[in-house]
Amino acid sequence: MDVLPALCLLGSLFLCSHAETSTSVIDGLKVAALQWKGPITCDTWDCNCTFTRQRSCCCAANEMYQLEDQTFERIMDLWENIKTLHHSVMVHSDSTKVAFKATMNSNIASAQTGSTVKCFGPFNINVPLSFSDVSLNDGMGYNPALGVFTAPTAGVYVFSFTIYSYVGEGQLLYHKVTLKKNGGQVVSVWESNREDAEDSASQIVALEMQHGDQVYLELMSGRKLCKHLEYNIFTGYMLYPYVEDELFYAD
Ligand SMILES: [Ca+2]
Repeated sequence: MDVLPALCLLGSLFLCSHAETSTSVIDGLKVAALQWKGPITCDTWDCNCTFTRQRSCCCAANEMYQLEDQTFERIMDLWENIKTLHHSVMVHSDSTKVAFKATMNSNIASAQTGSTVKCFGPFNINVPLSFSDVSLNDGMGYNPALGVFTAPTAGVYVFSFTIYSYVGEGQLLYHKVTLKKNGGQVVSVWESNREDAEDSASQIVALEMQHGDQVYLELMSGRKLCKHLEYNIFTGYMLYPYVEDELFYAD
């Protein structure tokens, strides 16, 4: 370090302090500075301030102003990043609120020949089941008119359903209901052995879903569900979404 800046620095440090300072030391520094014959190389230090306004800390004003500007810019940058992160978290939270619960309505059952109970079916083709009574539909992914759930966001979903049927005295169960994803069979419940008149069964499955994938329940052709159709329930919810990196690292 050059002599003069060193003297300036020492002098300023002493002068910026409110502590008792030896007058002789200050005077010595001033004398040494005034007697300096070499070139003044203050760099960024305000040498004029050092000599003319020694009773303040203005000697470091330029550096302080620069530091203040840099700190302000950095804080503003951090604030913008926090706002972007807050927006991303809100979008992410909303996209995970997907759940539905729907039940069948007994009014779709019709009278059966030779039976006292009403049934849905049988039909000569596979028929989607209508779960028209909706008590929960967060995210509006479930369409009660079609009985179809459409994934609003890619992720892993859990679906479950309970199938109930009572065919009446002297009759035997004969049904099969399949959960289908985009037309493909996933899991089923069925009564094919014609062993009893009343029963219920449930299935639960976790499925990877892409945006727009569809899930619904289908009654197999030639089979039927009878009485208390409101016992038949179809539910689903998002377990977790597939989060795209750009959601959190935008900008
Ligand atoms: Ca059974």
